[in-house]
Amino acid sequence: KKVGIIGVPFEKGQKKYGVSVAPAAMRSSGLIEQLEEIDGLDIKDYGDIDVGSFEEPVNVDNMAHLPLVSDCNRKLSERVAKILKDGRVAVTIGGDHSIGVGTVDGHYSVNNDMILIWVDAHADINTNKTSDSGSVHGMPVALLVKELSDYWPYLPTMDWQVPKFSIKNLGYIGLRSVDKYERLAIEKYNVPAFAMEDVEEYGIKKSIHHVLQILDPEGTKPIHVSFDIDSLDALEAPSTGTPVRGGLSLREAINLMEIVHSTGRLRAIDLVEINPALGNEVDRRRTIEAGLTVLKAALGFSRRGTAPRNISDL
Ligand code: DIR
Ligand code: MN
Ligand code: MN
Ligand code: MN
Repeated sequence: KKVGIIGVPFEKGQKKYGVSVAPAAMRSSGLIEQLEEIDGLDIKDYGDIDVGSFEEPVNVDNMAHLPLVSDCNRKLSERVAKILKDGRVAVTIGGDHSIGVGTVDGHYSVNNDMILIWVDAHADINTNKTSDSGSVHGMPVALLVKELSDYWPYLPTMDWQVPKFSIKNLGYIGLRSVDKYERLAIEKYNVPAFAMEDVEEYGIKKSIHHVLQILDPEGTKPIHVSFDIDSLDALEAPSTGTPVRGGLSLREAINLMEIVHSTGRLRAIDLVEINPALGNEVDRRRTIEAGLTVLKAALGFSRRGTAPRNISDL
C-alpha cells in the first residue's frame, strides 16, 4: 500500500503561535520511520507546503488572514490531488484545521464520490457571520459544502475554491463544543453527528459503523478522515490550541482508525491542531505520540503484532 506525506506549517487559521511547528516536530519524532515499519507500506515524503507570508489586504468581516489561508489551501489542494493521482493515500500533517479546505478540495477533485468523517471536539462549520472568534479554523466545513455557499459573502482570493462537496456526505465524531448556529446547520441538514454523548451510548465502534452506514450504505466510496487532535480528551492530547475535557480516549481513536483502515477505502487523512509550543515537555511528547499512534492505526499498524512475511528472515 502506497502513502504520500505532506506537511503544512500553517497557523494563521487561529490565534496561537506554534501549530505551524507540528510537521517538523512530527518528522523529528520519527513520523516517516515509524510509518515505514508498518508491514507492506511504501512511504513517500512530498515535503512541506510553502505557506508564504505576504498578505494582500482584503475586506471581509470577521475572517482573519483570509488571503494567507486561501494561498496555502490552493497549493495544498493541488498537492493532495497529485498524491492521489500518484495512487497514494494522502496523509496531511497540519497546521491548524483551516487546511481542511485544501485537503478536501483536492480530494474531491480526484474522487467526487468521497465521504468525509470530521473527528473533532468542534464542528468547524461557522461562517464569518456566525463565528465568535473570526478564526478560519472554525469555518472549513462551511467553506467546503455547497449547501452553505449562499450564506457567505463574496470572498476575495478564494475564486479557485468552488464548493462542490455535499453536506450529505459529511459525518462527525467526537463533538462536545458546538456553537448555536453550528448546531442549527447540523440539524437542518441532518448531518450524522456522533457527539460524545452518542459515543457514550453506542461506543466508538458502533458510532463509526453507523456513520459509515449512513453515508455509504453500499460500502464503496472513498473515505477522507479529517482528524483534529482536540477530538482526544485534553488529558491525552494537551498540546493543542482549544483543548476540551471529556473527549475520546486514545484507545477509542485507535479503534476508530482501525475500523476505517479495515474498510480498505481510506484515501486521505489529515492530522491537525497539534501545537508543540503549548504545555510542558511531557505534554508535548504525549500529544505528538498520540498523533503518531492515531496515524499508524489508520495506516494498518496491528496491535496484535505482525509475523515476518518470510520465515527465512530468521
Ligand atoms: C469555535 C472553536 N467554534 C470557533 N473552534 C475550534 O472558533 O469557531 N475548532 N477550536 O477547532
Ligand atoms: Mn477542528
Ligand atoms: Mn477542534
Ligand atoms: Mn464559539
